[in-house]
Amino acid sequence: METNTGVKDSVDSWKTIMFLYNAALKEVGTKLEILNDEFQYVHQYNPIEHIKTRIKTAESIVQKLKRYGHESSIDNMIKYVNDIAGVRLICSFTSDIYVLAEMIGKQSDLKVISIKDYIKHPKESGYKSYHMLVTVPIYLSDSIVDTKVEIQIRTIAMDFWASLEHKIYYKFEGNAPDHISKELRECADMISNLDEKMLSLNNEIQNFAIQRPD
Ligand code: 0O2
Repeated sequence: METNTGVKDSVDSWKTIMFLYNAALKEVGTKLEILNDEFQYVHQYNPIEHIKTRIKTAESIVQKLKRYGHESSIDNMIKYVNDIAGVRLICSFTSDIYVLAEMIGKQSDLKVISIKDYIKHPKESGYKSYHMLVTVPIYLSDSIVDTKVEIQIRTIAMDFWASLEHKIYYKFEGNAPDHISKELRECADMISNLDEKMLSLNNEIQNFAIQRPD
C-alpha cells in the first residue's frame, strides 16, 4: 500500500503530466487554426470544417493500459497510451485530408512519430480516418518536453459514422451482435460512396467555375 507521501507524489506527477498534455493540445490546436486561416487567405478555401480537442479520461487511460496488458502507472501511460491528447480535424472532402496531412508533416517543430492510414486501409469495423502521432515541444521555464498528440483527420461523413459506431461499441462493450456489426460495415461502405460522390461533384463544380468565371 502507498504511504500518504506516495499518494501525494502520484497525484503531483499526474497533475504535471496532464498539464503537459493540455499545453500540447493548445499548441497543436492553435497551429492548425493558423494553417487553416493561412489556407483561407491564400486559396480562399478552408480545408478544416472544425477542430475538436480532448484529453482522454483517467478511466479510458486505465482501460487501454489493461487492454494492452500493462499495469496502471504514470510511466506506462506516457509510454504506451499515444492518444492521451487528441485533436480531431473534420474536413469536407477526402482530398482535404491528404492536403492537411502534408501541411502538418511539413511543420518543422512537429515530429511525426507514426501514421496510420485507415482510409486506404480501413479497419475490420469499417472505420476510416487518417491518424498522425506527433510530438510537440513544450517550452517550460527550465526544460523542453516533447509531448505526444494524436491527430485524427476525417471527413464529416466519416466522423458521423465513427461517432455512432463508438456509441454502439460502448453500448455492447465491444461485443455487438453480428448483424449489427455487419450493418455498420454496410453503412461504412455507403459513407465511402457518399464521400466519393461529393468529391467528384465538388471537382465538377470547381471546373465549371474555372470555365465560367463571373
Ligand atoms: P476514444 O474513446 O476515442 O479515445 P495505438 O494508439 O497505436 O496504441 P490504438 O489505440 O489501437 O493503438 O490506435 P488506433 O487504431 O490509431 O485508434 C485510436 C483511436 O482511433 C481510438 O481511440 C478511437 O478514437 C479511434 N478508432 C480506432 N478504431 C476505431 C473504430 O473501429 N471505431 C471508432 N468509432 N473509432 C475508432 P480509443 O481509445 O479506442 O477511443
